[in-house]
Amino acid sequence: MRFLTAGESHGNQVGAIIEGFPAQVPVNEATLAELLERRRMAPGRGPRMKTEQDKFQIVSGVAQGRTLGTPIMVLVPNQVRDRPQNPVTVPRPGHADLPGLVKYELADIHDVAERASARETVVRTVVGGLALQLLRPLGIEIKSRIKTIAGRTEYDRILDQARETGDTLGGVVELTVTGLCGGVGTFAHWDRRLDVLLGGAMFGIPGVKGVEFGQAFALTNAPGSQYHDAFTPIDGHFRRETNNAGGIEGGMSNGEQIILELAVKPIPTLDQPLSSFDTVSGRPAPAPVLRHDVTAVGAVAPIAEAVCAWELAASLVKQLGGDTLSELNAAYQSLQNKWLQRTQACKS
Ligand code: EPS
Repeated sequence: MRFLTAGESHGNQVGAIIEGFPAQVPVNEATLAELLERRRMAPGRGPRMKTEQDKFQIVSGVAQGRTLGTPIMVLVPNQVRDRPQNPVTVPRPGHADLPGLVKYELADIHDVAERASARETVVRTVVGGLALQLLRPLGIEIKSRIKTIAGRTEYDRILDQARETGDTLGGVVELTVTGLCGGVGTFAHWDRRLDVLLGGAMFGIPGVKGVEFGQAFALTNAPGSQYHDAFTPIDGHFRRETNNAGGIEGGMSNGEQIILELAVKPIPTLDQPLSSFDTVSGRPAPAPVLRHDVTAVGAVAPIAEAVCAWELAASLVKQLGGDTLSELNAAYQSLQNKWLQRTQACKS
């Protein structure tokens, strides 16, 4: 399974082509639309999201509410197409502006920001939303929540304050996968480890600067005796009472919940701009003040669900095969049965 995305923040549309997605997966467009609404209307959004509709179109690969096994093309039209005409030559610290401008020999920072923009995540959310619909019949669910914004669990007031002062905020998103059986991913080669795939994909979400599996950072000072999750019989199978590993050991799912935390940086566009410099004159200059959201943390939560779903679905299809959902499901059930047999308590 693979996909590519294309499109700019203020172009006509953003889109994706998905290839290798199994056939006979029921597609519920209303459920997809709900996921997109959670992304669009997330806390901390700026003025643009009131105008955007995020109405996706599935152009190919789906008929009568089911995938066909053929390439799926998805388009999301942009309502806001007001790309500024005046070139910006002063880079925002924290943004893709400077390295993008230099490496592609561009004159206008908008040529970087248009594609570096988080707008692209709208179509990745549709793509991952389809993957969520492939995982659900297998009994795999993915949930996310905003854990903190600027260190607070109650964040409405600080979001309002930041909006008033023109500042931006970062925070932490928690992501949980339930129902994934053990043995997905592999220790056999580093680049097929499930934590490599999930972690890498999380870093592909704009603004994500850190990923923690389980208690990886929180327990760096703990000895192994307190860190590792001992096996104990629970309901007839050896399981764990703790989950410090976050559900992955040796690059494979271990049958417990997969738990990730994502550190999301504050948006780099500020109304009280940081010091920067003009790349044309070489003189100090304040960073440009442009329209912006207050935080990306809220939007990252549903995006991360979608991105995680894609990686899990792609790993399952690669590992277990299946041209159709029922073939994939049969292979998955057989992995699940193998897992249950080998972890069974008191077999004799
Ligand atoms: C973004 C800046 C804002 C956000 C945008 C991402 O857009 P604008 O500059 O047009 O006000 O609203 O997010 C989206 C459009 C989206 O769909 O998530 C940025 O600079 O990354």
